[in-house]
Amino acid sequence: MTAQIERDKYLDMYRTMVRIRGFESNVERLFAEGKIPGFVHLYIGEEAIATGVCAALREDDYITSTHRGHGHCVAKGGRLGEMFAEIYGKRTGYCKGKGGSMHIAAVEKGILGANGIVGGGLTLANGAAFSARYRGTDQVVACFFGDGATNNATFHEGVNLAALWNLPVIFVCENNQYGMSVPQKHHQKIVDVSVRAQAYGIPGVTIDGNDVIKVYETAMEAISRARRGDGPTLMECKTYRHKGHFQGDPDVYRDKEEVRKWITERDPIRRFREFLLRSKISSENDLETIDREVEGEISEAIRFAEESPLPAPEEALEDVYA
Ligand SMILES: Cc1ncc(C[n+]2csc(CCOP(=O)(O)OP(=O)(O)O)c2C)c(N)n1
Repeated sequence: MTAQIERDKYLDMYRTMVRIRGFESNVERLFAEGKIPGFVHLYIGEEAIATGVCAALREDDYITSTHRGHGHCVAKGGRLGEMFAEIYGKRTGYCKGKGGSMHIAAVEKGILGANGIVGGGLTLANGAAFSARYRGTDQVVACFFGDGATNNATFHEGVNLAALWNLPVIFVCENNQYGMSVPQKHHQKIVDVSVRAQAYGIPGVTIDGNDVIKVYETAMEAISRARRGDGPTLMECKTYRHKGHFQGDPDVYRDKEEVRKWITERDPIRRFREFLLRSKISSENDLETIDREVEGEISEAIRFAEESPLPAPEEALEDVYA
């Protein structure tokens, strides 16, 4: 990359991370104010993963997501207004307000849906990847899931089949070290989820998921492999969620010192900001301008959602299936 392309790419990634953090902090506030119905799982602390992976994807590539999906959706180019409207249950939302936080999908952006079913995205990713190959395109699919999901049958079935058929999928494990209230060492004997790749004959790699450049570079490699027909990679990104499992979780199962350390010493946005300043890629002024612009976008998106109408009662049975 030339220095200018690198600079633009890095600043785009910074903007995306700030967008995700801003989106999520506002969802947290609005939920506490009782304005948002349903269940909310926040992605704060894990922004480097969605950002780094999606920055390496093409616009026509696909992603599948999880119950903690806002960050993936923002990073893949989801419009904030339609996202807030969906979470508010408004008719202008991506799924006309009928999906809510856990089921935002925007197919025209390649966002195949957040998913309330843990591990549910793996087989969907295979389907999309198979379809791309069948149609003769070179699109790839990034499939996000947590450490807990890697104990589900869909993980093993999904990775096995993708490996066997050389499907163009990048399996991205966001290892935030807890499955709800259960620490990883209580639900798995292994330390690194990536060792499971060996069982399926594909490359597996574990990286620092709070280092956005590392995530981006690793994703670039896995994506080029997939695009040239060499099959999937299992990419494990070690990270930490700053908030409870869901909004309202009393979070009594995590050591307070552990939480404090991750937040103060390893915050992915602060780390990237410091890197950009230290390496003189950006000035404090440029970054503050981005911060301000994103704040403006978010206020506008919330205003759009709040002023949008709710779906009419007679629309209740449209667009839904079971
Ligand atoms: C198939 C299925 N089993 C159980 C649940 C209940 N559940 C919701 S979130 C969760 C934990 C998921 O942990 P992980 O995959 O590590 O993701 P994280 O929440 O840490 O991002 C569980 C068990 C579910 N939604 N779907």
